[in-house]
Amino acid sequence: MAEEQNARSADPASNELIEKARKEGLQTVWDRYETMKPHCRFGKEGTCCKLCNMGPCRIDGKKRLLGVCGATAETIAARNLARMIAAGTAAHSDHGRSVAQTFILAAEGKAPSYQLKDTVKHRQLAEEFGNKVEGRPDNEIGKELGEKALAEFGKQDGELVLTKRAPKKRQELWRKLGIMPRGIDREVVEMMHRTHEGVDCDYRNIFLQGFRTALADGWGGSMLATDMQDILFKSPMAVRAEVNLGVLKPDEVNVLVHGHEPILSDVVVEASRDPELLALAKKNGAKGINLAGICCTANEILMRHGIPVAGNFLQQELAIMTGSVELMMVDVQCLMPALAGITGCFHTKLVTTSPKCKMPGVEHIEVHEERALETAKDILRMAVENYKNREPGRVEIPSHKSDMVGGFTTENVFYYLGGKYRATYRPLNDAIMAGRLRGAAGIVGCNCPDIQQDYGHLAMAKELLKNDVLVVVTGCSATAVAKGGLMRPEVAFEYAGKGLREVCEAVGIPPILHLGACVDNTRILTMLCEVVAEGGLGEDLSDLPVAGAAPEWMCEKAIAIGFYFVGSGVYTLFGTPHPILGSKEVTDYITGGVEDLVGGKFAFESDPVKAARLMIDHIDKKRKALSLRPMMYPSEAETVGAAA
Ligand code: SF4
Ligand code: MSK
Repeated sequence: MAEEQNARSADPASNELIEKARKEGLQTVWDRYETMKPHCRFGKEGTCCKLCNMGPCRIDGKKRLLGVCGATAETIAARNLARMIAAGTAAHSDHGRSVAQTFILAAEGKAPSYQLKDTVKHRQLAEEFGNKVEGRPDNEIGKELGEKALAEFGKQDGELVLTKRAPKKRQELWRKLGIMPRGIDREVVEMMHRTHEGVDCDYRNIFLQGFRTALADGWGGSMLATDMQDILFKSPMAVRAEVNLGVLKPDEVNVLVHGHEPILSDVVVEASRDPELLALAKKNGAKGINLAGICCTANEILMRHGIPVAGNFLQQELAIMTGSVELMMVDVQCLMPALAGITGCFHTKLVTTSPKCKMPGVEHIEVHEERALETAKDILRMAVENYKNREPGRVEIPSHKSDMVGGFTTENVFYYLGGKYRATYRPLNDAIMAGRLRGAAGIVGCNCPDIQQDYGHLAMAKELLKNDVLVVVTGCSATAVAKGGLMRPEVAFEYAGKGLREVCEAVGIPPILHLGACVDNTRILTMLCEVVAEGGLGEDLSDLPVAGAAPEWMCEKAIAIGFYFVGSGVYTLFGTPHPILGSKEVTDYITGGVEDLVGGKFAFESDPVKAARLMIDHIDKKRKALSLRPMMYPSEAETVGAAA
């Protein structure tokens, strides 16, 4: 993996295509990013307000200027960030809502392409919602569960059902602080109301609702999305696959799915194996249909079917530039509007499939659950028929691809750790308590052109592994780490410290666990709950020697995720600061004072190795607070420190 300082990406496949783009005069996200520089300081630091027609107001926090209405830099920065939380929560949770709606249709037998496949998880979730399962048929349980899950979005009072999964102490804290989420939509709406012109101007109070909104995402909309998708599409199991643009095939019809919701992409997997379509592909001169994905919809079908991942967020345009993609179908989120332009420069057909996302001039084929398989086949037929339009002279598929193992979940890690007969997190807790394993860290989130693509994820993961920290990954971070070869267990073992290596070899898990898409960050929450429940590492999530990071974050969803982790008590590091630096009070608050309130806090550090060290320091602080044994195999830094 190339990590040359001046390259735009740490991934040689990306760099090859960036060079192709340069030669052919094609614009990429990196080119457009350069044209935006220098970034507006007020926007970057969060002190530009355009909430009302008396503005926009740009505040210089140092000079203590006020907006026309008298709003301070603190109020403005907090309102802006809080609105990002609301938008991120809305996106994840609307995804969850769609899954709940499909779930109901499946239970009613109105959507023949979908079944409630994971009956064990189905019954467990139904019981968590207080439903009777004994002696009842699956479809009846499913309809009741689907309706109750859907009601979580519109609920006005009470508490979201899945918050009960959090340790008791955490639940009590949320109640005490008044941030226990009530209804998912309600929290988003209240966040938008409170940040309307002339409402909440106390930044601490704004962030309380910010936490409640984000918790409604993590312990509500996103958690429901994960669990109901597992039931609908089957829970993942460890699976081998390939990753990076080299998975595109020169002699097959290449079809890319891109976005987040697996409602269509999961059905497309089935359609891509349809004998009639395969015969048509052959008739058109192709050897077959090659399905691959970008971003999180890719992670969804990787986790459940082993479908290859072609790339992460910053590779969406590059994939088209290979000249080998017959069709890209997109659903929602992380889709660059630039796709319409770049597909127009090649033979690639672009198809939007969600009523929530259309692009000017782009063909729209809406997916309805009732005839999802037919729609999937129609779209694939378009791809197959487009194969003849491929221009062989323009095809340039990088050879780079990597093997990987993905498909881990809270439930299956339970079994891997405990073996077939005794499912338990005990070996993990024991390893941490004995000082073999320092702790665990989640690396999640996007790519952003403000840092060399994938470098943040890779450098951070390597530093953590070296220091005996078990790493879990999701989203584009997982793809970055897999492309860098770190999801080949044998390679990951090379980077792992001695203690981590011993633990992983003994219990049969790799040192980096791919937990899925962005909504599946909730698997990290439920894993942490299992660790607390197993005992010996404190009573709350904030007691655990763990940390989280988004070294290359880009979108509002990342902000919502960050807030639900901090609100759950987790130290969470972002590679570049949130847009709040224009207010010292707000910055100090979310990177400091807030820890006294919720037990977690944010940190900002752009150097991923230094960032990993900060995470390790935090993990060590928690180990000390728990009076755990010193590390069995101290790291180099610790040995040097001890000698001095
Ligand atoms: Fe300016 Fe206040 Fe209006 Fe914001 S709400 S644009 S600070 S006047
Ligand atoms: S896809 S949200 S760029 S991780 Fe989930 Fe990647 Fe970030 Fe989109």
